[in-house]
Amino acid sequence: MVGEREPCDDGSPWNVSVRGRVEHELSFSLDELRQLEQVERTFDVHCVTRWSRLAMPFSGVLLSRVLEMAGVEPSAGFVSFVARSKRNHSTSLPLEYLASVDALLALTADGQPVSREHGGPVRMVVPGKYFYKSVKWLETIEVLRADRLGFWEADIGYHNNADPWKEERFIAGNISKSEAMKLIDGRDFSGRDLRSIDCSNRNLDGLNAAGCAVRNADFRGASLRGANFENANLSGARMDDCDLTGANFRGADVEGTDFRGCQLSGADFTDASLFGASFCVFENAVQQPAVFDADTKITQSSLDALTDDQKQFVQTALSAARP
Ligand SMILES: Nc1nc2c(c(=O)[nH]1)N[C@H]1C(S)=C(S)[C@@H](COP(=O)(O)O)O[C@H]1N2
Ligand SMILES: [Mo]
Repeated sequence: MVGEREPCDDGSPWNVSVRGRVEHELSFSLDELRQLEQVERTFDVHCVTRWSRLAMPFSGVLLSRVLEMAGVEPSAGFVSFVARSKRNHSTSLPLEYLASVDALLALTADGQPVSREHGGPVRMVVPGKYFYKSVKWLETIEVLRADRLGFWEADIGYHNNADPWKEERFIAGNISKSEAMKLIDGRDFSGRDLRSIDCSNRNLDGLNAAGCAVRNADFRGASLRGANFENANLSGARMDDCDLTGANFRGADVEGTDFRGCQLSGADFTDASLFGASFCVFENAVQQPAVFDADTKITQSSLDALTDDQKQFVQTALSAARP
């Protein structure tokens, strides 16, 4: 996919800075980057538009080296790479993934300095992901606690996980780029089959997903105030940390859905199928409960489908919320 053609050039010297959740904020000039250990790696490049370029040699500084120098704070979970370009083009990845590969701040490609067109003087190259996860004209490495969607992911509907082996191109399988954008802009998923859709961290307030098949969808961190999931199939969906204030789950299949950390004030689960759903999870010794208020509605038959500990948590939380 063709994106920006050039960086913003105001004539000032090029620096790459590391900031956010780090112990020491750092800034490197190009010379300083060249003085760090240069490593060579050969990666297969996969573009989302189905071209691939196999065995492409790159050299530069390991991202892990730069992050180690800055000292990543324990609260950090993601890295956003920001370009020096007109739209401050960015993309993000989980630290856990970045730690599992040799991502490079690349200064050369194919034995030559990275050309301006291809992201020079310095670009990211992250193996194992579609190439939209490799930002050109790298200016800032921002270490974040929670994820922040980048340009292709937020505005164009590209998949946030971007695994080429799973063909994670757009937010859902078998949809095109224009359909992805239409779904995001129109907030209307009603009646569609969008299983495994990736809606993590999006603002989808007022979404209409009535009767929608969104099995195994990823809505983590999304804002879904007033969303309509009436009679939708949400089994196995991830909903951790969503704002579901006033959301409608009447008659929905939410079997196995994880609602930890969700705001559920005024949410309506009348006749929803809650078998295997969870509303409170312990992870790393931290309790991550969903929040209810006096207007949250859950019918008895729905409650009875929960495991004993989940049922007890919900009943206690509901009665504490009611005056
Ligand atoms: N700053 C910036 N980086 C970017 C883009 C962009 O538009 N702006 N496009 C991305 C996409 S979609 C791809 S496929 C690759 C293309 O890299 P190439 O021009 O070296 O082939 O860069 C990625 N990095
Ligand atoms: Mo692309």
